[in-house]
Amino acid sequence: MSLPTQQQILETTKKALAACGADFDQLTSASSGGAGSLTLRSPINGAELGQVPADDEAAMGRKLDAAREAFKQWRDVPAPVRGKVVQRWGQLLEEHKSDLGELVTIEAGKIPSEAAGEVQEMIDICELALGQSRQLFGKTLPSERPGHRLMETWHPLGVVGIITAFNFPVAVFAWNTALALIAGDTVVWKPSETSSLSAIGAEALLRRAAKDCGAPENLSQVLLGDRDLGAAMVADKRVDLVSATGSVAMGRKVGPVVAERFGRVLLELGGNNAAIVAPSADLDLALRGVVFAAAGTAGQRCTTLRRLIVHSSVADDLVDRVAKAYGTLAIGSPTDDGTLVGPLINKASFDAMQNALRAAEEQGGTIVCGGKRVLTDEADDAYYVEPAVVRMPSQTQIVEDETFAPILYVMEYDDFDAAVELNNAVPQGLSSAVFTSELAEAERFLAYSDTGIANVNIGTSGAEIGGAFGGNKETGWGRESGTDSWQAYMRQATNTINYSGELPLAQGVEFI
Ligand code: UN1
Repeated sequence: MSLPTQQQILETTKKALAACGADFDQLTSASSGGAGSLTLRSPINGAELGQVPADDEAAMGRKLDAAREAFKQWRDVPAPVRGKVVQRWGQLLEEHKSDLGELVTIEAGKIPSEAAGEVQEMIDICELALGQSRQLFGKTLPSERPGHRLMETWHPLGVVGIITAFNFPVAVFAWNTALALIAGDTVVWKPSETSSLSAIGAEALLRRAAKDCGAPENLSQVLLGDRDLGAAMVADKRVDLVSATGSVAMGRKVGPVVAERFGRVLLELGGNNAAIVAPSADLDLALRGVVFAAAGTAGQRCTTLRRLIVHSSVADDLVDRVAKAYGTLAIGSPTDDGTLVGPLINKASFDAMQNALRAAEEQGGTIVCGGKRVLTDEADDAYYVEPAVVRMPSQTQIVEDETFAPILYVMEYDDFDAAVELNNAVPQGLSSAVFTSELAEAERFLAYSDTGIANVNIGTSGAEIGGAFGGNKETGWGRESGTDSWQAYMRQATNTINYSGELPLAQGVEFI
C-alpha cells in the first residue's frame, strides 16, 4: 500500500473541480479580504493543498439578503417548473458522478465506490424531489358551515440555512436542497471546514442547472467559514429553517438559539447504532452486514454500527468471524484499488478513538482486534487505523458515547426482550437492526426499537433516500428525504372560503 503523492492529489483535485465548473487556482489565489481563510487538506496524506478565503459576517449578510431576494422570485415559479431545476441538477450529477466523487474521496477519504454512492444519493433525491414537485398535497375538508370550504395548503417558507458534516460532504446538502428548491425556498449552505472543495463542486453543478433552466441566480449559495460563522447564520432571523447535521453537542447549541427566535429547526445529530444477532440468524449474512456497517467508511457514518448485541450461544463464533474478516480488510489510501478502509478525518478523530479504547479497557472491556495506527511511515499527519472489536461485560458509559471512529463494542444477551432494552438504553436513537429468522422476534424488534431507522436482516447503515431519514432522542427527531419531509421546508396554512353570501360563525357563535 502506498499513498499518492501530493502532486497526484493536487492534479486530481484540480481536474475534478474544473469538470464541475470551478477553478482551483482562481479560488486559492483569491484574497481573503480580512475574513481569514480555510485550509484545504486531504486526510489521505494530511498535507495542505491550499487555502480558500472564508466569508466574514458581512459577506454572510450579503448572501442571506441575496437568498431572500432570490426567494421572492422563486416562490412564484410553479412547483413542477421548480422541479425541472432539480431534474437538471440530477442529470449534471449523473454526468459528473466521478468528478464529484473524486472530490469526496480527496476531502473525506472515502473509497471510490462509497464516494460514488454518496453522489448517487444526490441523484436519487433529485429524482424523488422532481416527482414530489407535482405532489405537494394539501387537503380539502368539509366545513361545518354551509357554503364554506376548508383547505390546508402548503407554501414556500423562505431561506433554508444548511449545515453539513465532514463525513457526507455533499449528499446531505442535496437531501435538503432538492426538497427546499421544489418547496420554493432558497438555500445558504455552510459545509464542514474540511469539505470546501466538494461543496464548491456540488454547488457549481447546481448553479449550472439553474442557469440552464433560466432560474434566478442565488437559489443556492455556499458560505465558507468556521463554526463561529455557522453560529452567526443559525442566530440570523433571515434564515427561516436551520437544517443542521453534526454532533449532539452542536445540536444542543443550535436548537435553543433557533427556538429563541422562533425559527424552525431540523437536527440530524449523533447515532449509537446497535444490531442484535439472534441464535436463528443466518450468520454469513449477519457477518457481512456487521462488517460493512461497522468498518465501512472507517466507522465515520452517523449510521455506523457501534454496538453488537449477540446471543451468548453464537457470540464466540460471530466475534471470531468478524475478527477474521477484519483481518482481511485492506486499509490504506482510497485511491488504491482494493482499499476498503480509508483514513480517519484527522488527528482529533484518531485521538478520540484511542481514548475510547483506553476507557473501554478500564471499564472491563477486552480488545479482540484492531485499534492500531498503520501506514505511519507514509505520512505523519494522516491517520489510518485498524477497525477495532471490543468485547464488553456490559453497556458501560463509554459504550453509551458515540465515538466517531471504527470501534465495535460487543455485548452478549440471553433474553431477547432484554437485548431490545439494551438497544434502547443509549441517549441517541438513529438506527438499529436485528438479524433473526424468527418472525416474532423481528416484529417485536420493529415494535420496540426506539430508533428512527430499524432494519431486519440488514445492517444499520446505507439507508435509501425513499424513506424518511433521521432519529429520535438525542439524534434530534428531525427527518430528511422520504415521503413527507418536504413539509419541513414549507409553511402550512388553513384557508376558509365563504361562498354563502352569509356570515355564519363557527361553533354556532352569535354576534352582529
Ligand atoms: C450520515 O452518516 O450522516 O444511511 C448519513 C446511510 C447513508 C447516509 C448517512 N445513506 O448510511
